[in-house]
Amino acid sequence: MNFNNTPIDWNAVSKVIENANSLMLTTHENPDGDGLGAECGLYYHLKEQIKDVRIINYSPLPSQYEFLDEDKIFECYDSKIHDDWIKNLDLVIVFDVGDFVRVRDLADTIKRFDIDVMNIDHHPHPDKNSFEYNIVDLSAAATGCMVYDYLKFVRESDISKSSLLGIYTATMTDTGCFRHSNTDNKCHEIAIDTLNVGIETHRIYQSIYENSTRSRIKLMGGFLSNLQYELNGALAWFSITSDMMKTANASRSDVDGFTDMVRSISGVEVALMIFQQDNSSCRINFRSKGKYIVNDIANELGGGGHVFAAGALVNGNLNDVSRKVVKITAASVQEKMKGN
Ligand SMILES: [Mn+2]
Repeated sequence: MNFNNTPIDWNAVSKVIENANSLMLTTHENPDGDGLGAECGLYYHLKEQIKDVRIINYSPLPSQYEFLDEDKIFECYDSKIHDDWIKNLDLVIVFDVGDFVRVRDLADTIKRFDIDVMNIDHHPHPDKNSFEYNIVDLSAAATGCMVYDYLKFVRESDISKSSLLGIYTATMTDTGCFRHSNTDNKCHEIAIDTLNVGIETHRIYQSIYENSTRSRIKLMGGFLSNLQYELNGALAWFSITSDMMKTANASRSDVDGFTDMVRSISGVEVALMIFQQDNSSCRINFRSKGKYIVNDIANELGGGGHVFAAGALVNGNLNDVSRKVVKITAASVQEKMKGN
């Protein structure tokens, strides 16, 4: 059974979820506000249903999202602690994952114990995928918006304040604070519902975006003074090296949002980040203002994502990867400029 369809049959989805008594919620490594917020949104609903439910992620909770964790609901996967519980689960729900390998070790554990997996996501997945239930809505601004749809469908009472805190966080972060082209009426409806239950939304904003570490600011100073422009400034790119990370004493989450920042430059249509992971691979991040799609370039490099926000992991050393990726990206954007 697979529900890889748009619009989604929430009735069929609800039957699967209602039938499960024990459920694990999870999201991709290095989780963002959408994955975490979606988990939180559904978690409190399932708790009300007296389900045996836990949120277990591969990565620890980033500090700027600690406001979601007042009840200590986020656990970091440890096979010694969790496998005994996981092996008897009825259902795993994975949010916002894009690619199942991005739950890392948890994917192996889930497969080993042969647990049914429901994928709830707004990233594209091939029709032939490894999920028992594939719930994908490419038009959803955030996975959290899909959780909102589900709770609206399934609940008799209003969505709880605890759930809305997560759903709002998911929506706010995946729309760049209601600025990106994916922002739609539903995002604002979620904002209204959130304000109506008395959540101070500006505090969510402050926790996430006005909490920069000094390492992040130091890193920013480094890469901003060394931006590279191609195609008369339509393409801007930069790299973050392991040395820069080390000098700034930065962690991975300090890099979040850098590509969006570069896209904000006047005349730049596509921004590209090359983030050195080690000596043999780099993470590539694309952001487009909306004139030129970029997930085709990410696909070509073995990655994927949304039309205007995509990424890939490319093997090779920094110099080789940079040369290759900039060349492919510039060629692709130039081709699209001709067609415009
Ligand atoms: Mn998302």
